[in-house]
Amino acid sequence: MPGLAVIIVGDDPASRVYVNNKKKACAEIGVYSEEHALPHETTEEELLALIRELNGRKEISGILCQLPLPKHISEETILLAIDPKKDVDAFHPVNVGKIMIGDYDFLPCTPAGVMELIKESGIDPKGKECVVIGRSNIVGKPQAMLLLHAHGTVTICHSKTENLKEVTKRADILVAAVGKANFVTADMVKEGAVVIDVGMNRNAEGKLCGDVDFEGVKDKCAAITPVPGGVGPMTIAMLMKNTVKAALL
Ligand code: L34
Repeated sequence: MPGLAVIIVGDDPASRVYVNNKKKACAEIGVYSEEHALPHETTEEELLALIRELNGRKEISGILCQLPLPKHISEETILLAIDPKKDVDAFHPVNVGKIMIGDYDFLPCTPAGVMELIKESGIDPKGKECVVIGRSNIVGKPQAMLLLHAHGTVTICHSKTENLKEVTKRADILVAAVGKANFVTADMVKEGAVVIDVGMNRNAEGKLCGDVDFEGVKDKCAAITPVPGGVGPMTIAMLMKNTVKAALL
């Protein structure tokens, strides 16, 4: 039986929702899960001790430490401590490196979920202009790598990119992972493009929304993902896939 340990430190309300969704998915598919909810004041040493304990437990096949962590804890140190064979987020440098060379056990959940959405919609990135906005280690960088593996022609844009609109307008497949509500507007999107919205923001009214102005863009593109109900649930589905895979390693 696959088993997932989810660690959450502090009381970030968004993280709480995501972690609950992960536990719910485990229950739905019959995967054992346990939550380790630690107070904000937890020290790095205490968190490391928990990870070492989980690394050693046979019934735990996957370990996930929900990010962001409180500022006094080094994310890098924590991610390095997770046994790469239990690293169902694929954030450990060993797994990141394996993805780079194309020989991996796990793919990072959000970028893998995006690829699954693209594939299941009958879209093939091969030879296409793929533009990723955002260069984080969690989404932007690995997303670009996965699109490259799928034979896309890939461009990564970021906050220093000059003439951003000219670059995004070339995209056949546009992935927005910026973290700003309504960042991608219709004038930035090519007619008939595929638009994937990885953003998870709250707008002025406190409503959950992505990075894309959905209403403005939807009539212009061939396909678009909504927020909520788009990439988020796919992230969780890919986590389930990785957890089952980890149990078989
Ligand atoms: N370690 N930290 C680690 N692994 C991850 O894979 C994540 N991520 C991101 C934040 N920190 C992490 C997630 O789990 C983002 N993320 C995530 C997961 C699920 C959802 C959103 C983000 C999700 O379920 N979204 C729902 C709506 C949720 C709501 O109502 O607020 C949706 O339909 O998009």
